[in-house]
Amino acid sequence: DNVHDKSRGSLIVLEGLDRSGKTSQSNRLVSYLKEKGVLVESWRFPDRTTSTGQMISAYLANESQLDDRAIHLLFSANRWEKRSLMESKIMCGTTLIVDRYSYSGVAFSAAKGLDFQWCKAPEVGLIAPDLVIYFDISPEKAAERGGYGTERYEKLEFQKKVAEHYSTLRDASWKIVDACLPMDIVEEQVREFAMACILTCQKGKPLNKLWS
Ligand code: 2DT
Repeated sequence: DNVHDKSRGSLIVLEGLDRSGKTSQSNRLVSYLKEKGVLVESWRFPDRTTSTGQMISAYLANESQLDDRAIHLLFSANRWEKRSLMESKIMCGTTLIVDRYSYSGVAFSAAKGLDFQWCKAPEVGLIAPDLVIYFDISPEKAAERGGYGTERYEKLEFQKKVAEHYSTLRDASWKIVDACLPMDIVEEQVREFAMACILTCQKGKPLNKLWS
């Protein structure tokens, strides 16, 4: 029907500490939505395929050193270079499920001691998510989950600081999922939040910008 021809997709962002399970849940959600006939794509930031993404990837693997502010701006640029593609996909009806976004950008850089407002500034004007789902887990519990990998930020003390900054960023619109519940329960909650959001956007909720 005509109403749905013009309806837009949603921008749904998944955030959480390393080992919170958000990547597995992202994959599960995308499969579920595809089964339901929703036009959907799985995205993640950093997008390591672009040239900024390759610089970021080398930095995370400790293969290069970069000034804290320089890497922060690269992460942001990595989102800006995708902004117009994201907008056109969403406006053409595709829902994007995005594993990490500006909130990771701010929480991880602020955890190094950079000024919080300075960290937010380059994100202003990017597309605001219609929904942020936060996978809540204590840094200690996350660390117990088979250990961290070898990337730069995968250390308990650092993750504790990231968790603090996530709580500063969190607002009443975020949906918080207890990431320690069984995977199937988490999956069910994520599905419900996502479906409700997709419906609201189809009905004409306007697309907003960060950070307003
Ligand atoms: P993955 O393991 O999910 O690929 O994350 N990060 C991420 C930042 O510091 N700033 C950002 O803007 C983003 C999106 C979080 C790679 C690591 O990069 C961190 C973990």
